[in-house]
Amino acid sequence: MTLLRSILSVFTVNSRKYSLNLQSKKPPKILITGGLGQLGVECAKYLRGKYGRESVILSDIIKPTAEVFNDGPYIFADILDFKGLQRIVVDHRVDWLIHFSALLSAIGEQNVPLAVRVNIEGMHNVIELAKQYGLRIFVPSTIGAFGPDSPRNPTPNITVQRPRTIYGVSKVHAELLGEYYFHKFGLDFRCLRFPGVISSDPPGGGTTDYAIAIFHDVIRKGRYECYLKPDTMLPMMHVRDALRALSEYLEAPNEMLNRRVYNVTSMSFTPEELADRMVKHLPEFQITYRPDSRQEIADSWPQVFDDSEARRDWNWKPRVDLDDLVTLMVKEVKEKIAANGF
Ligand code: AKB
Repeated sequence: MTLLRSILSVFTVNSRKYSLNLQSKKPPKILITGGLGQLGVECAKYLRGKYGRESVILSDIIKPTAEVFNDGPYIFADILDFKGLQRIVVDHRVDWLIHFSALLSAIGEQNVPLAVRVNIEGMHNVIELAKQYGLRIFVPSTIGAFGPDSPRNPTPNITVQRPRTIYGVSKVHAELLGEYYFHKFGLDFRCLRFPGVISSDPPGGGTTDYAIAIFHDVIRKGRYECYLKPDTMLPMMHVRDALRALSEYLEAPNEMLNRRVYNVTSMSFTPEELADRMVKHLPEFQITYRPDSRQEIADSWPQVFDDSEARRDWNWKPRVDLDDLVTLMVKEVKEKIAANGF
């Protein structure tokens, strides 16, 4: 609990001096929406380790497993029910909102009306909520917020954004709405554009999820059929780096931030390169390629993500490279399969 122990911390970033008086700081009370999606459970674990078990409330409309329920506070929250959200913020004295609820790129294309409701109407609710109660609000964005007109290698923080998926459109909408609320109302809106985030949880309907599915299929069946071409390069990041980025960014003092929306990344690789690295750990497996509609989505996204502004402003630095990612995934997916059978 560094936040509680520190008294006065003075530090310098890019020759600017900042001081933080943390003496009287209590840990923030954090509400996570969409808690059973790709990042929620791991994020709650990470932040509970930092701020204490009771400080982080995980929420969703889905019934949790016993393991998730016993891990710490878990409640029902429907992001489309504004009054219900108000009640939660008041009853639990919430300070920070981490808004994960969203349909990802591939699944969003299969149900556009639902994606509009969850990704766009849901965003309207949480941003109003954050404004009304003075919350710090974090909303993830993505490489999917770019499109075929954007420069792909590298893709800078500020450039053309004309995505062709409803997921991407909803994320550009979230970025712009958040920036608008920041300038107009002083809302403490923070947003990171994540690359494909790789964790041992089963894939969740994204285009970058081949890089998760490949570990599950190869470990269970010894083979994987990839829905992207072997040379499709996309930016990626292990969940450890993603959660550290989120947490460091959420704690960065406002004076350090020149933007409300930052690109972050750890690496870029293709399916072929990933499979090559996996051979060291899993020598006998087959990979075949059968591109489907997700190829078109991947072809419109960044190949290499430029996160130099995050590195400059709040010291972002990835730690997990491709070899580490493969080692971690082989270990974690094996453990998950042994524990849960999936
Ligand atoms: C997806 O593929 O839809 C997500 C993302 C990159 O935002 N993983």
